Amino acid sequence: MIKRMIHVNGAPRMAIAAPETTLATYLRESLGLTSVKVGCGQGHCGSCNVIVNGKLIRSCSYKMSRLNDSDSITTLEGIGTPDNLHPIQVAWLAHGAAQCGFCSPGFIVSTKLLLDTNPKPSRDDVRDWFQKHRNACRCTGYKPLVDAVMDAAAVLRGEKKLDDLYFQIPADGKIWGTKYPRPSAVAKVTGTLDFGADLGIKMPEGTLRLALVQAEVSHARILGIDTSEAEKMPGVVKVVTHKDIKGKNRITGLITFPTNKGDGWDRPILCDEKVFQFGDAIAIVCADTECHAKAAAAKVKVDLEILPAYMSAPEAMAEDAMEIHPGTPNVYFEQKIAKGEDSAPIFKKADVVVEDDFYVGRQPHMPIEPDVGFAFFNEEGKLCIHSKSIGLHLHMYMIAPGLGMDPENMIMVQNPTGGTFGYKFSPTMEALVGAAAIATGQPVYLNYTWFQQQTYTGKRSPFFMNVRFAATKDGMLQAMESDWTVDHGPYSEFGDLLTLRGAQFIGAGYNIPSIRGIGRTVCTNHAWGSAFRGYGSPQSEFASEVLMDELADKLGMDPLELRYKNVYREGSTTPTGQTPEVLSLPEVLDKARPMYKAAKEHAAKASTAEVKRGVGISLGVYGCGLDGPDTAEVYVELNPDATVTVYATWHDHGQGADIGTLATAHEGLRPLGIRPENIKLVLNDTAVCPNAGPAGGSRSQVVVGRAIKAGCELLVGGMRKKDGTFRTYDEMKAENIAVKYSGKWSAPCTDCNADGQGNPFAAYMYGLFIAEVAVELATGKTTVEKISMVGDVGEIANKLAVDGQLYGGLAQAIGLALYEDFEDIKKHSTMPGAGFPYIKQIPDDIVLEYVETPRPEGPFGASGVGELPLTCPHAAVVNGIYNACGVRITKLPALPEKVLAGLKAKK
Ligand code: MCN
Ligand code: FES
Ligand code: FES
Repeated sequence: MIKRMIHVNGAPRMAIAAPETTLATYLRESLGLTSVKVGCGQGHCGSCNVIVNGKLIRSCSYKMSRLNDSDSITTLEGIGTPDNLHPIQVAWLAHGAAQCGFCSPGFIVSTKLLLDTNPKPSRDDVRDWFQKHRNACRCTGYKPLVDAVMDAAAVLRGEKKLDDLYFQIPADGKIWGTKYPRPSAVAKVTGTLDFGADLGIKMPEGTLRLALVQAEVSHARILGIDTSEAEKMPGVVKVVTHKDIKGKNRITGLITFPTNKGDGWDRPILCDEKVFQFGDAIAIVCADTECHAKAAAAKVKVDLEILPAYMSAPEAMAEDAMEIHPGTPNVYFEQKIAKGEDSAPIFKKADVVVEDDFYVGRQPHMPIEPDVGFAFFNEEGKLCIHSKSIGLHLHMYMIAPGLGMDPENMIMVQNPTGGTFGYKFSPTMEALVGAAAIATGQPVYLNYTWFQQQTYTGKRSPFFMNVRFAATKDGMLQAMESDWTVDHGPYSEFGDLLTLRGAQFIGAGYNIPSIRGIGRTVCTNHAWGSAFRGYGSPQSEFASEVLMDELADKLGMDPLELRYKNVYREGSTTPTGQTPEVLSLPEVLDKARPMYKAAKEHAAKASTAEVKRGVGISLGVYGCGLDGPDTAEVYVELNPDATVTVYATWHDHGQGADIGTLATAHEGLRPLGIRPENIKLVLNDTAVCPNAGPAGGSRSQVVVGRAIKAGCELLVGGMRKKDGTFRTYDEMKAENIAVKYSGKWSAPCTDCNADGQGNPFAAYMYGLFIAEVAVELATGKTTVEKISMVGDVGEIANKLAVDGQLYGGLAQAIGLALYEDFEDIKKHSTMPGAGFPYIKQIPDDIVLEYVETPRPEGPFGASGVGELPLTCPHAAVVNGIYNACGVRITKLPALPEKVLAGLKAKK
């Protein structure tokens, strides 16, 4: 043990700790300073930043032995508190700089030191500083963070008033469409919001810490599992294997389509007969400390017969490939598309045909917060599971049969969540902590390392695509043929639905009268496919948006004008034959045209012999909702003190479920003249909230929003007196009028049929992306220097939330275009290894423009926004590369070596 007399946030402390303990662990666990967040735990993300003697330190990799007597440490708790916010924190609120908020403490601590040392930084100074200190954010696209730093610096220099940064409610009392900060923002910027790992520290004594025994191979038969040595290790209470699982030991994918050749019961909670992918959980060690649990996990012996691993769809489709799930073919689902008349004769006669092969790979989600959760039995004997789930009711039904639990006896709760970007549409550790709690009867807690997060949660499913367009010589699309193969990893959940997205979104945005195509879902041994922001559209639209560029090239037409000719207009239908709910794309393109022209002029002027500059565009479309009659229910209740409570499962990835619920409910309750702070939110707890569905498919603002609107209207209706004034709570009670209402809504939609035809979504979101890129000819390195978009997400509920969604999504699309991958399990298992974009890889120059077309079905005209910025800006980036240097990249990511090879091939 070491003993040091130190100062923490100005207070003297006697620190006694094991020398190997990290400073982060000491601050969090011994002092309870949980503003210090541990994300990567490897020095790559800066979420654990603290200031030690005037230096910024990543405390996750700083050992206590390095501390000296008299050292002075500052954490976020020492910078500002909810009652006394520091100007940096106020600026973070004003710019919506805390989305999930997991990175916020680390960024704010970092900013404090920057401004202490450089009170008047330029934007580049700020960016250099965050780059140097590896402050990583996955949600915000960084620009709002730099905006916040600039404002905070101006306040600290006395050039700006702090009060001007605080949001003022307009005179009409309306917060819909404003920059009202999200309700969780103060807790996020002060580090007082307890995320899963913070709650874990605060769990009661006797809570068991869990460690997983995981597969280190990708495909194997299990011959035996020997836990005897592990059971004798210090502190071990139980080693849980498949034998301890009371139910079917399978997570059901709730198979979506009857034509699926599997039955959806293919994902083990704990592997019994086979290992299907690297990282698969084989056993759970439950012990008194994490250290003991991990040491014992290393002693579990698993006897394996290694089988051939099929790490991509073509490998798993080979004739001699064995069935990964015996009894189910590796190609287990097919989805056709057949719209309009047969395409073959049209292709034969067409003036122009373009065709190409495309690949969009296994993009990793890379939230800064790794997966975390816990479980316990409550006083009623119900199994309570708290996790990062963004589909609580869905997950309950997916895991209950496997655990042998009646869903009636389960409660699922979402912890404040540090980003998911869709991976939490799948259950991850819910069934594991559930199984451990059932097997031990004790509370249990499990925190993945970032390595586990990366290797054992779902990833974007790669699509291998071939697409053909037939067009007239003046550029009118006549027909499309498509073929797409989805590598969905070993577990089928939502794979069929994802494959349907190929039918719905290849060619989306354009009126294509005739379409024929087929897609298939393939089982492989790589990471299981889970939802990822955009869900099928980033793959599908990459193919059609790059091919549109190829068509423009072949016709000698401007890519924007070619698109302008073909976008949805009166009489147009989507690839599924649906009539678009609004026809705003021509207006979106009209708004984008001058931006595009200016960008091209700039590129022409700024190109040099060494660095070629170019501009690429792409069109993005995505539906808001789960297919078909998507449904949500919420409760809206009047309280005795005249406040109103909204109960909903609007799950929060970090996008702003709280502000979405508040802004929508406030607008719905405006006849009452209620102030926003008098609307209480009870979100994401199945014990008290009805099922409003998962936060996937950018559906919440539309579908949950409509249910909130319905509930508010019912309450307002119940309160309204004949004279137009409103009853009080007591008057409602006295007249026996209900004070709690269920608001429900179902989308007036139909599922797609076997030909991929139907009306799957009540509202869509539309956008046009413009990427300005620079390509270094000597190295092939591409930089996105500016990215702009014109979006139509309907009426905007909250400007900070919507801007934030777009900035952050654009950054992820740049990552998808140029850097990110999870193909090489070893190399891609760290943030830098997987191509996580840091601030200097994302341009500071990001321009957002809007066309706000009210949506007939959206609440108060709103559509969704979350996934729009990741539909296909990556196509704009590679179209920009082509425009700059003539190299056509069709397989992502566009790594320098690929561009360089293209340059060499051209020569
Ligand atoms: N919004 C608005 N006005 C509109 C539309 C939306 O103000 N016209 C706001 C909403 O109130 C909400 C946000 O924008 O705060 C996103 O709304 P919506 O598009 O309905 O999407 P969901 O709330 O259903 O969120 C899910 C969506 C998805 S599917 C993924 S994946 C995703 C995402 O949003 N993951 C995210 N955004 C993310 N943002 C962060 N920071 N972290 C993630 O993991
Ligand atoms: Fe410490 Fe990532 S740098 S948690
Ligand atoms: Fe930065 Fe979520 S707000 S990681």
